[in-house]
Amino acid sequence: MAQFQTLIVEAPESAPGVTLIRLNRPEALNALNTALLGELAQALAAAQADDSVGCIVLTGSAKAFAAGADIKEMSDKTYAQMFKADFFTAGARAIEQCRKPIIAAVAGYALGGGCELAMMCDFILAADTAKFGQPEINLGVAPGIGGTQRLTRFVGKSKAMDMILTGRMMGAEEAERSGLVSRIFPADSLVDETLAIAAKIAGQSPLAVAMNKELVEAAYETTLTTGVALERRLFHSLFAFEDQKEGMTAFVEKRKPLFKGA
Ligand code: CO8
Repeated sequence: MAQFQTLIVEAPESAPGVTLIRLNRPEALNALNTALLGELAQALAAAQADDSVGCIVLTGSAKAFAAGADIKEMSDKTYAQMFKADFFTAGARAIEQCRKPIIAAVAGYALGGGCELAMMCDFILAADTAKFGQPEINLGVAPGIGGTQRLTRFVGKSKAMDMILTGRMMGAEEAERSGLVSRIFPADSLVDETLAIAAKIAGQSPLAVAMNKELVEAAYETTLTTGVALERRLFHSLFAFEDQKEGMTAFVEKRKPLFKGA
């Protein structure tokens, strides 16, 4: 595994086929800076290129998934510098372009860019200690890597306005109730539970996983008629893969399927 300054990347033995990426800037509650987002892009590209990886887990520490973009790095920037550097987009693009599922395992603070990073993942599992928020209003700015758009799609306009205009935090239970988070686990078992879920996904046909991911993503971008038509076409196309024959034959023969990604 490659060595990074701001991340710890592992292939846990307990979770075959899973890459675990831990944000690791404890001195700044995992605040997202240029170095971290560049390394995240590299780690995701490596996981994408590795056929033995079927699912990626992105997590932070017990205290913070990430407490936002790095305010100290940003505070003195000019408009021209922000525009020219296309600040922070490397990591965001790497997540958007990754065809393998990425699960965010969030404990502690997921604020500002941290909340936005979690929302860019395919789904969010939370510790009971998780706290989500878009507090940029308190800094005289606005979310800048998708918060106003994605939070509104997750939780609806009223709650998104409330969160973004007041900058308040939302606990794990409210986040689950609002559809931001899919499940909550006790903080000390969050990573293990997430790895078990990721390993289950990694054990499926990687072709079917990628197509399912693409289809759910399409639900955000298209009309219902177009999305359903796309689903039907991709469903048909799955019958071109050996994995479809294996999956259905294994069911009929009452055994576990062995998917080959072919
Ligand atoms: N950036 C830089 N450093 C941070 C950040 C941050 N976002 N958050 C925490 N830190 C640092 C603190 O400065 C402190 O460092 P030091 O010990 O050197 O003073 C260390 O982490 C520990 O933090 P605290 O002492 O503040 O810890 P507390 O437990 O008292 O408080 C909080 C925890 C409530 C999370 C608090 O740290 C906090 O409010 N942090 C800032 C949260 C925030 O405002 N986040 C939004 C940032 S803006 C953003 O994310 C915009 C994204 C869009 C960018 C798009 C660009 C195109």
